[in-house]
Amino acid sequence: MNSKLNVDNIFYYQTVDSTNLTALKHFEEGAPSFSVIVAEEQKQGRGRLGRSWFSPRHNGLWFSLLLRPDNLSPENASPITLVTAAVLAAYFNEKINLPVKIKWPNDLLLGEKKVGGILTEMKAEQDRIIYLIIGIGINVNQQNEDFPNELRCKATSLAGESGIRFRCENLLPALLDELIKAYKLFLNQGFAPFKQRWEIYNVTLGRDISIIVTGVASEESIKGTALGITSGGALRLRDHRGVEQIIHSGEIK
Ligand code: BT5
Repeated sequence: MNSKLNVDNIFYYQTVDSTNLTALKHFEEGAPSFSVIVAEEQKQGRGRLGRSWFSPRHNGLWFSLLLRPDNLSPENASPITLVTAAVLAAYFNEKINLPVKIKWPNDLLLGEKKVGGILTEMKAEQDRIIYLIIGIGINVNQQNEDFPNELRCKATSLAGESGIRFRCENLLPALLDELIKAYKLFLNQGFAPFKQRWEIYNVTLGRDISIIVTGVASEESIKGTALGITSGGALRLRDHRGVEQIIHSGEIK
């Protein structure tokens, strides 16, 4: 697999709790930058803010990439989720003709439903990132009845929307190739080379949205028009008073 993949370190598992947690263990054991952790199944797949990610055997791609940047400051790291979304959306649209769209910040949609999600976790000192773990989940071959009841109205898969069954073992090397190239460019040049691609495939900009922003002790809902994205990957929102706000993370309802 390595020769096809152009990845030096790939750790492949049948079952893990979460590939992000497994990536963290590999970080602690000294695994090098650009290591990839793949699992056929996650028993405790994770979403953001303690949410769970349904990751059954056979039907999806569940994997994480570990990066140990030499010289990346914490404030320059956050667009990596948007870079990931832009690269994945571009791949699905341009290489396999599937109209995957991006909902800021970390959702991949097919039609109105979620087909994939990204969970970026990091450890930083004041001035530099120690590791970035980018976890990617893509529903590949599930049919609607394969999802638990609570997800059926909001989740879909590549096959569910297109009627085509995909081979995960072909999809994964292609995606890793694109992602690793993109992360190398991102570490050199930041978000700028990816911003336009993100804008092409997003469904957030130009819309009136309501966004839940979670603070240390509370949640706030902000309504407004999504105006654009900053060079750091934050969302520019014009609120009901006409004031522009910069939102660094949140959940669009
Ligand atoms: C995400 O969180 O979308 C990030 C998902 C990242 C998953 C990958 S898999 C490999 C790596 N290892 C991990 O442990 N995680 C990463 P969030 O935006 O918080 O969305 C979570 C919500 O999506 C849940 O609360 C459900 O409503 C919904 N959901 C859960 N499983 C889903 C699935 N398979 N497909 C679509 N929606 C799902």
